[in-house]
Amino acid sequence: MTLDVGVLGYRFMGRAHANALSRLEMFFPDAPDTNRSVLIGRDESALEAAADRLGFDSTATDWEDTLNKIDVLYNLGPNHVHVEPSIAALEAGVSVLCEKPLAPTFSDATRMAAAARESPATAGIAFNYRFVPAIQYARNLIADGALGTIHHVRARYLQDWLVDPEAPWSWRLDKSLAGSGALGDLGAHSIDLVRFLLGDQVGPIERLSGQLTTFVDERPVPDEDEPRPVTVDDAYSAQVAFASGATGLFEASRFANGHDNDNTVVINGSDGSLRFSLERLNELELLTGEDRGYQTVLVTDSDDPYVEHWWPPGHVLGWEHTFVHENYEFLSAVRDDETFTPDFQDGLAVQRIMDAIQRSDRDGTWIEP
Ligand code: SOE
Repeated sequence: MTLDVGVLGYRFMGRAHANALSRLEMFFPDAPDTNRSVLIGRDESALEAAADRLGFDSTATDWEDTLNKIDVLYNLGPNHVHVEPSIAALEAGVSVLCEKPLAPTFSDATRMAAAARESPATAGIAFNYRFVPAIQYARNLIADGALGTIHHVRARYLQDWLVDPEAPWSWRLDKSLAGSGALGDLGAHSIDLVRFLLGDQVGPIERLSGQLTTFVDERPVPDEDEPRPVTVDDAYSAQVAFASGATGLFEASRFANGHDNDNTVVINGSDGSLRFSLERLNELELLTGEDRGYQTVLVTDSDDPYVEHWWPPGHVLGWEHTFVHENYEFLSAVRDDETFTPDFQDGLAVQRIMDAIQRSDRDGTWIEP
């Protein structure tokens, strides 16, 4: 069985997923056969060039026309484009892998999650950092009780591409297109990672207090005379209380000078601690048992998650491999008609927390999400 894949979006995420699709046959021989069938976008000439480079059979400028020709839709467009194409695809029985955050708003995300529940097709959300070998190793350690009772979690995702006030406007800075800024783009990853690593240990977030900040209110648009307003947050922070009694701090920014892509999680438990940072994604810093301080573990042994598919120990992996692992799991679930996580219900759970953080900031109060 060959799965015909349609991919909506051909820029950053389009390239990341097309690369992943092309690697599967070489490194994951038991992955389903796929056909990069159609690349979907609006700008015809840019689309043709991208389809050529990324190895697609055809192009389409209208996503609706593709649904009867594909088995799987990768929805990698800007956040506001996640909603209708994903719902229509699921209604047509086409499986969907949708980029994060699930939608610009909680109400759109609720509609998408309902469509996923009612469809026989598979609906996944692309929280790719779940597929870092060191993250899965950490999750297994925590599940085995290596850290004991969890007291603290700190999750931050820092970038700095907006610190220059002349950096250009983009759809990511518009509330109607993106829904939120650093919160949805980066915070969604942190919230999902904490759910993935600790969900069973700490339970749901019961209360939170959030704050959103915009430092620069308008930005220049290339080839336009007038600047456009920035209507999303440049940074957010939130303090949260989990059902178990554990406490958490979340933060993301696009103004964190010197931090290119610093996605960090720190967890402290009664019997140990761990630290992970994406900028050193092969490593986990661990303190367990009688250790005097943190030990750095290189998570590249052949029995570490996914590593046997790649290189011998110590021959490190990178960011792009997370997409290969994610594509492998998602497409295998589609072929075998099995469940895939993270799914649209996970996307909705993250969106619920993001929505509560926005409401808390607006109302100046603690919120029970
Ligand atoms: C841009 O801020 C971005 O590409 C995010 O959209 C991704 O989700 C993140 O993984 C890297 O940064």
